[in-house]
Amino acid sequence: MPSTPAHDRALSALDRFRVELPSWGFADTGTRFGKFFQDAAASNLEEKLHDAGHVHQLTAACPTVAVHVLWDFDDASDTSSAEKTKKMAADHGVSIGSVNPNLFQDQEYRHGSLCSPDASARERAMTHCRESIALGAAVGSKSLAMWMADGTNYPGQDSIRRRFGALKEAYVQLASHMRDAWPGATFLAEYKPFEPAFYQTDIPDWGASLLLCQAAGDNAKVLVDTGHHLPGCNIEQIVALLLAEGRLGGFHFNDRKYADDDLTLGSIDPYAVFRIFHEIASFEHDTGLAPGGAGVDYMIDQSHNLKPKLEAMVQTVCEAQKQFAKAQLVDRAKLAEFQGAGDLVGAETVLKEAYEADVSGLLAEWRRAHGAAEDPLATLRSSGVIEQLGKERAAAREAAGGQRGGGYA
Ligand code: PSV
Ligand code: MN
Ligand code: MN
Repeated sequence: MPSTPAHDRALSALDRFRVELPSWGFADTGTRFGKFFQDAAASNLEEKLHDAGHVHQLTAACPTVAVHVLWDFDDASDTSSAEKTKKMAADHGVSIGSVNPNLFQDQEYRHGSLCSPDASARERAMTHCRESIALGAAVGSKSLAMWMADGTNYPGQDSIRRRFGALKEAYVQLASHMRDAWPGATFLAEYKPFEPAFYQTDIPDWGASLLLCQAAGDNAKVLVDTGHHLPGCNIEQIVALLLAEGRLGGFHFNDRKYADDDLTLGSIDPYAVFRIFHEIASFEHDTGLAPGGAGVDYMIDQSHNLKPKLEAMVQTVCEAQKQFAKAQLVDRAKLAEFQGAGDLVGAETVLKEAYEADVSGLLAEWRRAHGAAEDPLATLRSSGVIEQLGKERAAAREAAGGQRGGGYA
């Protein structure tokens, strides 16, 4: 691709585009029907950080790793190992990203956590969140990503208004506590329309998340998990409105066909990913911000049951960069002209031209300049790294008596 202003803009925008990797994306996982194990799957935080470090080495775009408190730390109340964790991450060339409290595994959460009718379950959840906040501050993270499995399965099971009231009170307290205990960090409020609760979830959609954030304060922002929408939902419109309200905190990237499938980003609808990035780039352009100025966190939330985990992550990062770069190529002056003139076909063509542009040369150029592999996925696949890790980790498991762990519980 020749060097044009659009090309150069896309290159420099990529400098600020970072994709956070999920620690849980490197571990064995499955469905409620079972797990298929992989020899190369990571079994502990050190191995997850190692694998994330390898993805960062290949892509130069993933310097942080999200952690899930109970899956990655033996004792949430113990911050004494924070320095060790930070060093472990640094040794693998990464640092700790968003901290995800776990409010769904404990038996006491049978009827919910922060929304439970049981005061002792609510208190337990608050304590866990406060501990997660202390942990996040201690490991040098910049955000707390709140997702709860709270909800009900049967009409009449509980009062929807009481539950939301309890939740609002909890979020107000936690976000306020964070402003003191973890200054500068963001309280991210995720939503999900169903699963594991199937009648109602306590934060079903972005509207409910936004209400909670508006009550909780300026450090609270909405987290959009791309898989957490009902079929046909216009996600880019949600993104546009949250940006306009100053409440878009970040994304959990994945794709969906039917439900919360955690499929590879863009594997079903890559144009939707482009349209999301277009809304962000358009907001930044119209408000005079540099690319990345909207301060949106991009995180992957995918747990692959069948794909090799490292390959799935590299594939996702490359797909995210591809759609992001294309969105930077949109000719915004031309688009505004067509929009002003009511020229629908002209306006849509501007988007399509950017979406259909071949950005492989541009991405290779960026990767060469940043010490990444020119084709990260091909390099990974031909490197033998996954096979080697598989051999080493299988042998280590064998020696330890065949124990597996470190993934979804
Ligand atoms: C729930 O489906 C969710 O999207 C939340 O973000 C959890 O933290 C994550 O998945 C676990 O994979
Ligand atoms: Mn998520
Ligand atoms: Mn999910």
